[in-house]
Amino acid sequence: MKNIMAQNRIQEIKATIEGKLKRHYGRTLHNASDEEMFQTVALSIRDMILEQWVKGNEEINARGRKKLCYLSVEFLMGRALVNNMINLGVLDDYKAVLAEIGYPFEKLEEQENEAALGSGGLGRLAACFLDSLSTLNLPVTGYGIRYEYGMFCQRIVDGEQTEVPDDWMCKGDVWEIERREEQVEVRFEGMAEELWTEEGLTVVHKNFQKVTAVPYDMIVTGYGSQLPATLRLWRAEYPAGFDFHAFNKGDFVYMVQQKEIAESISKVLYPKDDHIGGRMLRLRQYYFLASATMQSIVREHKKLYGDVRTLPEKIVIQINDIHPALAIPELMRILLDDEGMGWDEAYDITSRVFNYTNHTVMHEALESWPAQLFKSMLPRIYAIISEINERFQQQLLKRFPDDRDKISHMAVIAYDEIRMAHMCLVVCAAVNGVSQLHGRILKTRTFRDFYVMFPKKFTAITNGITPRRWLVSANPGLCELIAGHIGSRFIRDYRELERLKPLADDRRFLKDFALVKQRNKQRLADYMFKKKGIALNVDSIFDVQAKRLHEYKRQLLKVLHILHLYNRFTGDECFALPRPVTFLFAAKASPVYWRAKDIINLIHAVASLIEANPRTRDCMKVVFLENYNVSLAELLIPAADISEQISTAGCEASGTGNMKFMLNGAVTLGTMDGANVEIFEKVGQDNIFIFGALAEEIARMERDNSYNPKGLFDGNADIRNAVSRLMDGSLAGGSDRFHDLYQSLLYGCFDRADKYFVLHDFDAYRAMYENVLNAYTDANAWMRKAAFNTACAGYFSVDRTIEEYNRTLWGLDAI
Ligand code: 26V
Repeated sequence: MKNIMAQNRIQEIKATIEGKLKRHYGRTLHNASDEEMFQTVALSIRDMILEQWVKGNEEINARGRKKLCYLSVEFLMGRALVNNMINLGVLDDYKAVLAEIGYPFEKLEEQENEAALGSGGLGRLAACFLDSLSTLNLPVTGYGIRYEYGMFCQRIVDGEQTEVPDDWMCKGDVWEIERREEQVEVRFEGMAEELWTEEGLTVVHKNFQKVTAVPYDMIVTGYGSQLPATLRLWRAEYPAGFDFHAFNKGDFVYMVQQKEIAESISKVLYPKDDHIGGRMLRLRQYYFLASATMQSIVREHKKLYGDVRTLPEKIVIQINDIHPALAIPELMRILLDDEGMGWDEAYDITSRVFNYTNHTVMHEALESWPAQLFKSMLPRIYAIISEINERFQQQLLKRFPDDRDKISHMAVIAYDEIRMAHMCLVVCAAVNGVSQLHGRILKTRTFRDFYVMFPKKFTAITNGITPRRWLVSANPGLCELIAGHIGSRFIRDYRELERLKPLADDRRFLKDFALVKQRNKQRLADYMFKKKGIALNVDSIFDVQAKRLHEYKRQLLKVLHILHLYNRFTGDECFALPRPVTFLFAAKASPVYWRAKDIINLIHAVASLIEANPRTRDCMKVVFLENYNVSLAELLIPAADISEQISTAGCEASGTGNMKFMLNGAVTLGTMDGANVEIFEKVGQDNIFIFGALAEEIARMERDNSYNPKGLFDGNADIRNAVSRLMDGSLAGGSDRFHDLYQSLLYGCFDRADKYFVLHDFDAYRAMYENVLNAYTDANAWMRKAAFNTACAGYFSVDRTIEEYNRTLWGLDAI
């Protein structure tokens, strides 16, 4: 009976695909191109999703349910096709259909360009949130920018990173729906004129430049969900028909220039960039997102409920880091200028709808804007922020009448800078960190004064990841093994994974677990060989560090340790590793972050050094995987034995890669930083390798300036010999190539020497690495650790994260 039903479904899908191929392309199953095949299959999936989406949203609106608006400049979605099939429960059916047709399924997968509208953890977290909100049937719309070019593609040329534009929409995007009728107008420049009329003060924004924001809705599925999430992405356009006058006067070139300026807003995702021209455009992007989104939210609310005053009952807005923070003064503007409210009422509403999540304590990332530049681009918004600042300073003056320093320290505008984070701290109802340690650092250091002032606003909610993409989709082998023992409820219910714990003592289970890992290593090796011609030894340990390249993440620590091992091989005839090791790196560096790019080059130079030496090349190999993105992560993470999470304690807000590795049965080698702390608490010290200075120790050394890396270099031969390799001519590129890195470690360049305490933690890392290698020699004991990590990973499901957000901040009801 079951079989007959499956057969019927399969024939139905086949007929749908055949029909669509004919109608859309005039093709049959036999002569369709790969591209046409992909589009057609995707469209058939899209139909199913839209069906649910229409129904789900009708219900939300009919019942007048409160909705979450998640504002973020990044949504790192990755590919959608297979994920959607899994979520709809039709993956096996589609696989059967394609098998029947004789079309390889992988080919279909490969056709899809991934939506890389983000550069790292912050954007990927947003994508995991949408997955979970939909899975839990909670109403949400994500709001972002529809970048024509996403995160750049990384190409390595002679060991150096180069960037190639990511033209991800070149073939159009099947998942999006243009909503031109819901476009809004965003206003830049001009001046804000205050007018006293009979009704009091009104402000008129004059002589502005218009940009049209056109929304494109992407429907995001959840697992077995009744309510797909909406991701609304804004595209910037030059207003149709606008300036036709100039055109008529013959000012054709001017018009084309204006069009270019307007449309450049949604052209490209910024990797971190400090160029002033770039910063102007970035601020434009921020306001574009904020204004289009808030206008759209208010408009929809009024359409549904008639009265803007009920906004806080129906809407809660989460600001994903400070980038979308201009949504705050933009809502004030709409309430004051368009809705005619008084300041107090507008402020009351605004301060009840917004929450702010902080994602980093790195000082450079806490953006502030030059006041003059800001004022000329956004005069009305500037006036509103000034007023917020004025009123806040009055409050401060009452509280700290004699402390001028504190007042200017906490102000929203001071020293001709607008501090976006301070505005969020003052106005938002809640502020949260993304791990327990990070939450504590926000309260005790980064925002200490604000914590004293508003203690109730602060919370910490530890990040999570979606097990749908990071286990079910990325690691079908492990998923099947788990389901064979505890059933498949764990996909929706994160608590279920715990039930694996007793199996970590079951030798048969561990054998199967090891077999899955081995196959995943082989899968990666096959891919690397086919795509790059690189051969990986699948019997070696796969030691992986995959994340954005940044000094605080300390890829350099791992490289120096590899150099140390190399030195031991060359210095001692008898030295051997208990098992061969493959050191895998994957990372993109921001295009203007020269030191990060040097580290990428260094990794390649060290790889060549090892490869050239017959003593080392069979037992060590360094591999840099080009163009790290979501799809590559899905291949790489399930193949890892060791997960390197070695940031300087106190620097990594949470990390989410650490959770993905853990879930896939890799054992963490890490510092007590970010969510590593919680991973340590969950798995216990026997199942993780922790080393290095604690956040408090780092903070103390920074405070009392007691850290002396040159002293370590002079006093420790291992450190000296490893670091000296940067300068002694043994690396490709010559003895000058890594001079800056060497200098930065020992003396500092315009900055403290070894700012991220690489040399400080070197010896602890070296010692712990010996433990790791020894532990690996006992295969059964190692697999026990690996399986125990998977069993403990339930806590790091994003569903737990979303439940916490919902309980403490949002108060949404599921349909
Ligand atoms: C970081 C930095 C570091 C210093 C230089 C300037 C700069 C600019 C941007 C950023 C990214 C900040 C936002 C971000 O991606 N944070 C990441 O958010 C993840 C999700 O909460 C979290 O797991 C990562 O630890 C955190 O780095």
